[in-house]
This record gives sequence, structure tokens and C-alpha cells, in this order.
Amino acid sequence: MVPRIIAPRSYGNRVASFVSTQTFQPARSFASVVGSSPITESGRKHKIVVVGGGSAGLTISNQLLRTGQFASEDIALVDPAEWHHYQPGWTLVGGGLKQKSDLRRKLPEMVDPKVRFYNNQVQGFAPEDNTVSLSTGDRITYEHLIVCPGIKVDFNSIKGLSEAVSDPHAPVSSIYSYDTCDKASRNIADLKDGQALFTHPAGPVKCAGAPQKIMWLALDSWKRSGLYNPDSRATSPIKIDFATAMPVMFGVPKYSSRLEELRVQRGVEALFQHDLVGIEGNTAVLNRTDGGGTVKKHFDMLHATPKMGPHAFIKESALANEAGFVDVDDGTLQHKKFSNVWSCGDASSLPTSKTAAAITAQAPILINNMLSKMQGGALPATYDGYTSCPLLTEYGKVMLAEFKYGAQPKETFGRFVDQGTPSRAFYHLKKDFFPWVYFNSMVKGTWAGPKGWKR
Ligand code: UQ1
Repeated sequence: MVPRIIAPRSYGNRVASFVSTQTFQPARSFASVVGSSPITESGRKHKIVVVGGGSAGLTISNQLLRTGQFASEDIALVDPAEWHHYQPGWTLVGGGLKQKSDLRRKLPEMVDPKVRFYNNQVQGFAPEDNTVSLSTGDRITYEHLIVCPGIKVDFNSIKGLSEAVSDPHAPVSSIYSYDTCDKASRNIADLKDGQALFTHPAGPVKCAGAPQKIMWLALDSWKRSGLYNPDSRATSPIKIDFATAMPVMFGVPKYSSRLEELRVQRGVEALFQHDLVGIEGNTAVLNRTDGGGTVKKHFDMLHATPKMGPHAFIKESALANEAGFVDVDDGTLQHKKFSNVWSCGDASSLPTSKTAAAITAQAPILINNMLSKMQGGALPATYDGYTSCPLLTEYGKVMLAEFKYGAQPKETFGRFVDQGTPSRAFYHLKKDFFPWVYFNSMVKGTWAGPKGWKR
């Protein structure tokens, strides 16, 4: 199957929007499926409108329903996607450990029937009028708005990337889209010798560990088949380089130093502060982020991580900060200008690593504060920045990085084990337990991450 880059079909934080072109496609309206009552001139009214049916949008709408405080159609959810993807699983697909089709569900089937689902795209926000307009021309109004449409993964951000990942003969892939994640596993299996290059771009990315997780899995599989010798770069049939725009392996010093040790032990060459900006045949064009100009590097296999950024309809709205993300308070998740607007997840300005694990902590905080505000109260809950990155370091081992604001570790199992040491137990959490609990519990509103199940 030829991985084909298509225009985004969704903007949920489940990266369906991953395979991204610059603009959204005109909305496909499934309006007839979502209800029969006509939208009036003044628009349909809801108590709460949630924009985005990804991890955050589904988790939040279902946690809200479970409070018992909302009647049918009090809550609305807007998302044009046909599919909801379990994106954290795409690294496992790239590593040949999962089938990508097992990691997605039809989005309309995941939305609770009591939630009014608009399977449409947002055209714009008018926060002064408490209104969201849809691409169908319809307008819906709200008492409170929750904005969590995720981040755009932009395959056009690196010259030549879209074409290369779409070309079945080009040894270029990315685990950052449904269409291309399985090509990564084929490219890894096909490489018998030469230069493998893995990249991590400048700017925000979701799951900041994924660009190297796929490298560690590839390294392990080449080592097992005798194609990679970690002790002798000169004689190893395959050579591995990691080109990252960052000056270090990871943003949290505790885990970064452990990953740096692994990198050195395993003979991986680092090109720190190198940002992939173009692909010309088998040559990668890298910009030195330290001002050192442009570097060209030959590769026989490339795993690329596209640059990412806010969706245009967020960036161009009154809700955005200068960087284009929804401008909320780091602790309360309330919008800095519009007190009935809230945000979390990848689309938000929250200065933490963008992961599904972060949603387990953000969702209850947002809900707690919003419900209190609805009753005229203060904002009781404060988010500490919790997020997590289960870092695959080889087949059978994961380093469970968990941290909060200030790049400070906040480890669930830290009392029992050193989470900086990769372990088999964490591998099974990542590979088997998290996908299971995600679909069976988290998106249904009954999972609180490190705090376990919710009532
Ligand atoms: C988690 O709850 C979760 O969601 C199901 C993940 O998958 C996306 C995670 O990666 C992590 C780390 C959590 C947090 C839960 C525990 C038990 C550490």
C-alpha cells in the first residue's frame, strides 16, 4: 500500500490531523446524522461546546456527562473527523508490534448519544458573542467553551517530505501519521547496510520522545539481525545518526542524561542543534540551530518528524496567544481573556510536553474549575504540568519518564523503582495496558491516569 498524504480530516488531538496540508478541507457535513431539530437563526444553544474529539475532547465530554449534571444535548462536540486514532500506538506500528487498523475507531461511534455531535469543521470563534461558527454556515452558542482540537502535524514543513513519504520506493517514513507509520516498519526491515538517520525538529512536537523511540527499536532490530554493531561504527554494516534541533537528548535532565548514556554506549552519532529542513533524493538538508549554517547529509534510510504547530483556525482566532496556541492560565486552564473559555491538550498554551498522559491530569482540573465557575465559585484546582513519555529504549524495555512543570520528575512508581532505568514492566504498560485502558476507560471518562480508575 502506498502511503498517501491527504488533507487533514480532523483536528482532534488524536493526530488524524497529522497528515497535514496547510489548510482544512471543506467540511464534510454529517449534519443529518446528528439530529433532526433545525438550527435556528440565532443558532443552536448548548451549555458546553467542546471543540475537538481527540483524547481530550472525548475524555472531557464523557467525564462531564458522568457528573450527572447535564441533560441530553447540554453538551456539544465539534470535530470533522471520521476516525479517532490512538496516536501513542503509532510508534508500536513503526516497530512492527501493532497493526495500525487496531488503533482507530470511527469517531461518530465514540461520541455518547447524549452529546450533540457536529461532525463538522469550525469556521471561526466569536468569543464576545459566545458563538462558534461551523463550516456549514451554522452557528452554535455556548455558556462555556472547551477548545482542544490538537496540533497540526505539517508534512509540508520540510521540503520534499510529503513526496518522499508518499513514494513507496523512497526510504523515508514517519510514525507521525496513520498513512505513513507502517512504512517505517517496512523501511527498517528493508535496510541491510548504510546510513540510517532519525530526526527531531525545531519547535513544539507532540510526544517529544517518539522521534527517538522509533530509533531505539530500529537499532535493536538491526542489532538482533547482525546488521548493527554498537561497539564499532567503522565496521558496522548500518550506521545510525540522530539529528535533533535540541542541544540534548530530552527536555528533562534526569531522563536526558540516561538517554545520552544509552546513545554513547550504543554508538549512535548525535547531530545536536541540527534541524531537518529539506530532503533531496538521498540527501538530508539540515539547518544548524546554533547559527552554523546548512549541512547536507547522505542517508540510506530516513525517519523524519515533521514540524508541528497550531491549526490555522486557532492561530487566526481571538483565542490564540502570539505563538498561535489557545492562551490559557498554566494552572487553572481558563482562558486569559475570556473567562468562559477553557483549553487543554496539544492546542493549548500549557508549557508542558504534549501527550495523551497529560490529558489524564488536565481533564479533571479543567472540569473541576469550569463547574465551580458555572456555579459562581472560585477556581479550586491547579494543574502542576503532569505529563509522561513512556520511552521505548529497545524491544521489551521502556523508561517511564513522568514529569511536571520545571522539568521536574513526578513519578508514579518512583517509591518502588528508578523510573530512569528501562524496565520490562513499563514496556507492558506501554504496549498492552495503556491502549486497552485508553479505549475501554479513558475516552469513556473513567480513567484518571496515575490516580487509577474514577468512579
Ligand atoms: C496514562 O494514563 C496513559 O493513558 C492511558 C498513557 O497512555 C497514553 C500513558 O502513557 C501514561 C503514562 C498514563 C499514566 C498512567 C500511569 C499508570 C503512569
